[in-house]
Amino acid sequence: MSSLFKKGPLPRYYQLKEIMREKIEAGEWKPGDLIPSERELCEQYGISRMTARQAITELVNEGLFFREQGRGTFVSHQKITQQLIRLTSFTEDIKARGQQPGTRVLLAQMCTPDEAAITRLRIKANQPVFHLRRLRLANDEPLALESSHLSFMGCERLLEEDLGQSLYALLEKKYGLPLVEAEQELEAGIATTEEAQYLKIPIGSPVLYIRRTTYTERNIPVEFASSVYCGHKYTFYVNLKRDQLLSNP
Ligand code: 16G
Repeated sequence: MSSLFKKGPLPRYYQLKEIMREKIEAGEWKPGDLIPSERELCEQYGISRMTARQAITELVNEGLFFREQGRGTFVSHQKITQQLIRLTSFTEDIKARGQQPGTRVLLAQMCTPDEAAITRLRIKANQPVFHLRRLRLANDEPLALESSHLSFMGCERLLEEDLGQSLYALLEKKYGLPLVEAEQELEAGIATTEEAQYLKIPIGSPVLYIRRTTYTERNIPVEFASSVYCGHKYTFYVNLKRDQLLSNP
């Protein structure tokens, strides 16, 4: 057993977790680094494979590590924080983290709306909408798959746009549609085969499904987006304030 392991009540897997955590904090292991395999950790620390696996799995669950199928386990980049009270675009969130936003357009076409789009965009079933599906990246790493339905007068002109740029910036600057507010729902899920392939995560990994309806002035909905985010790369932040007590208890 390695001298790093102390005698005492702390289980070995927990001690290994703390050792690995310290390596990250000290900058010895950097974001994107491949960590040693279970076998290497077993040999180095004289522990069982189960102990090594448990320590790694817990740090994956905490978001400090992420696994890539067939490649190994890596140190995560700091999570992207999206404030839940400010309406921000993907581009703004990623730039705020000092990373480079990227986009791969997977689909851009006019289509008939599905039930969800009809309800959220408050349109008729026969009104064509613009459907945009994009893979969103930060420093070339996939983070989210976004599927947006857009409805506004002249939305078919989006077909001619470079949709690799910020959609919000395009809508606001070129189409004169200030994006004033949005409603957003978050739901936990696990990655399907297709989502896992695009996001480069194992099938069944934790993901966050997010649905957002974005409104322009006078409460008119322009976008209904339904997206899937890598669970281990995103943190949503809300600042909560307790109601002031109106009367004395
Ligand atoms: C966010 C929004 C998405 C919007 C995008 C615009 C969610 C689920 N998604 O990612 O609705 O299309 O920002 O980002 O909140 P962009 O301006 O960088 O294209």
